[in-house]
Amino acid sequence: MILIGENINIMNKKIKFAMVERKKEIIQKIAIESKENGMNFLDINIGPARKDGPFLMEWIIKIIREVCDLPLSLDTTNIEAIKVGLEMEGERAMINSIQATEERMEELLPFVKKYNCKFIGLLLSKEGMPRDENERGAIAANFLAKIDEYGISHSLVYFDPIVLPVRFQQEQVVAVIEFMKMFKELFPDCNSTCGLSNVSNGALNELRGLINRTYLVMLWKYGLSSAIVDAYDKELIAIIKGEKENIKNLIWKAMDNEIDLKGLSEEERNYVKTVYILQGKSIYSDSYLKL
Ligand code: THG
Repeated sequence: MILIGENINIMNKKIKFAMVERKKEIIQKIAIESKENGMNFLDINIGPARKDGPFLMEWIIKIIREVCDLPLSLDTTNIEAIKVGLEMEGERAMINSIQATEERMEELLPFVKKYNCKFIGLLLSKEGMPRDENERGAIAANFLAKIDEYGISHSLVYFDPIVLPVRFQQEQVVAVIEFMKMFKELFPDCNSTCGLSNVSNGALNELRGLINRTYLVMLWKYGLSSAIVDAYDKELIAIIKGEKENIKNLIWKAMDNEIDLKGLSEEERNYVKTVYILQGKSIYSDSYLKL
């Protein structure tokens, strides 16, 4: 599993300050620590960056390259900023993301072809958010037809089914799992990814890590090939690196079997209860662990 660190992200106040005021040390520290913690990519989320996008992208890449050699995922809807990033990074860059609309695909796929770079194919069409796993499959199939028109290798695409918060959109959390169950059969040569922390947005802070980790391990069972994750969640990284086989095996078992909670430790019980929430078997509430 390829781990993409999410922490250089303009939605965070401190990072926004560092980007606006060009305080390079704050961003460099996160880049260094993300690599130390085991990230394989860094997501550079500068938001829509309407005015300053290309300059901001150029500055960030330059200061990250002073201290860190991880490949970058260029996370912005500003096409000019993406182009600057591609010019600097070439084929080791990843575009985050290309939306599944004619306009965006036709604008950006030529750059994928030119630089032979990876890209995230966001399963968001002109009709808006997909409503279930079948709409996700249809949008991805349409995207792939476009990719073939341009003669782009399927190995460069990372489809993102769009993860939504379990607190507000529990049925969409289930739909993404259902989509991943079909993925390998429908798109055998393509990769997959997701913005994992979206799933716990709006949930209690003390639940967020647990929800994120459980969901990642569930999607992993169906072959999820990468994810944008919190580079400071040491527990999550340990599970993915194979250092917590007991937790991984418990989550995978709980997905297919009724588990007797009585014989489990509190930590194990919490993971199993979270599986049931993310499968839609129990309804999410902030107090679900206590029930
Ligand atoms: N798909 C793709 N790219 C994406 C997303 C996606 N990029 C952005 C986002 N979604 C993934 N990145 C994050 C980064 C942070 C958080 C969620 C997703 C987050 N942060 C906490 C918050 O804002 O409350 C904590 C911030 C902090 O540390 O203070 O939730 O879906 N292709």
